[in-house]
Amino acid sequence: SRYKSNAAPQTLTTVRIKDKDHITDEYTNVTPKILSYLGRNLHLQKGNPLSIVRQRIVEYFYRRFTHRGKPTFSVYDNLSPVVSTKQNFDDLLIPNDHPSRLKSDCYYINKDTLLRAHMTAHQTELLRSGLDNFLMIGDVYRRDEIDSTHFPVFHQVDAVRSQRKEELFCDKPDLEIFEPEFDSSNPNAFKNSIMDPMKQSCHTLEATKLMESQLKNHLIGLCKALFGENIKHRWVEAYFPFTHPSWELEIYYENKWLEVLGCGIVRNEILANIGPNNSIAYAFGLGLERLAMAMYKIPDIRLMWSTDSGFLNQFQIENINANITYKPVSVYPQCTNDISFWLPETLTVDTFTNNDFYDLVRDVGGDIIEQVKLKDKFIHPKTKKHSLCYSIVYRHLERTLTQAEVNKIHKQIENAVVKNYNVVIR
Ligand code: FA5
Ligand code: MG
Repeated sequence: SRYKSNAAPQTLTTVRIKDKDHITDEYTNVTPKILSYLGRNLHLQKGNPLSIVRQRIVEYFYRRFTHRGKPTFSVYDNLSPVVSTKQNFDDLLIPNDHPSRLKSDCYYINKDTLLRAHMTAHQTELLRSGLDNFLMIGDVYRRDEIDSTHFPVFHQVDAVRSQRKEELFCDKPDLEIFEPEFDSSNPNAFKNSIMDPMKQSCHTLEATKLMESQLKNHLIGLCKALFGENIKHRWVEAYFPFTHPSWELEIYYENKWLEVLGCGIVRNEILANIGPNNSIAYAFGLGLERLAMAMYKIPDIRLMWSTDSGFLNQFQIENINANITYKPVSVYPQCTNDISFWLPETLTVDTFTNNDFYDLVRDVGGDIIEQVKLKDKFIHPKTKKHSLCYSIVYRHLERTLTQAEVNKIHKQIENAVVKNYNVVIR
């Protein structure tokens, strides 16, 4: 509501994105701050670490997959981030009640339109256009926690690789992709199930296992190309509504396992919904920021957005494979202020939406907000009033903040929280 104008109630309110007006409704939760990131295209900006990692990934796919001198994968790195809920969810078999659709997790423009939450949102339209091997690279938008590895806008590389029987089993022509009961010219006659943890019921185990091993080899090959032969990794079983089986790849970085990508065998329903199809496909989606941070030892995800020459100059290189270790220009101190408040009777410590609060804090505080941590939930034993306490960590990336400056912004945040939630500051 705070983003709607005070015009007469009959007036439709709109948000303008790239010269197009979108009608807002009760789903609208994009903020002016978030919209200001559209079009920055860090992944295409020369000298941005994300752009270097993008080029290295594309190069790996060119080198590894070339057929008769032609690259197998087409690359799409400039698709609009404004997508429909059909693209982002329905086409990918994401159920209507899936939590990833919640207003608290996505930036909606209105009920039917949102800023894509993953690059997989473009998978179906590209498959429908007849492509079978392609990379999709771009900015994605999610309402998430605030810390050094999470930012509401980040970048993903997504891929699909499909193969027909003749390619997959080129040296074993008697093997099949599909079980005998499955008829790929009439896929709806077969109820495909994902009950078996090893495979989809329409696929043969041989086809699934061969795709799995190719997928894993290609991704490990990619990690080695980016991090060197000695990178420590592990596969973790995962679930995505659009793939089965599914995995996540983690790499060992700074004494912790860091999730870098999700992947799996594309659910046959997705391919069959497009039209008769006799291939099997794998897909993956990885986060460019996580890779860039680990490759170049960049300690904070917000630095990717820096326009400071002290940062960007370190990545002005001729050879994309050059070894770079980020050197902090200097380290400015953090400043932590707590905010605690009594909730109105309409809210409890459990119904209060953290992500709404995080957005509000960031809208008022901007990029100097480094982290927001829930510190305490409290229910008064006598009055039964509910109270929350958050710590807000402030840090400017390029200069020292004074306590007075921080106090002023903290006060503005308090005022905004009071106004939006009707809370009482303690
Ligand atoms: C997905 O987005 C799936 N679409 C990936 C996929 C594609 C799976 C195709 C199967 C087939 P997930 O939400 O886990 O999955 O995000 C993928 C990657 O994006 C993560 O592994 C991580 O590297 C990165 N990522 C996720 N959230 C954030 C964030 N808030 N900040 C930075 N990077 C993030
Ligand atoms: Mg994940």
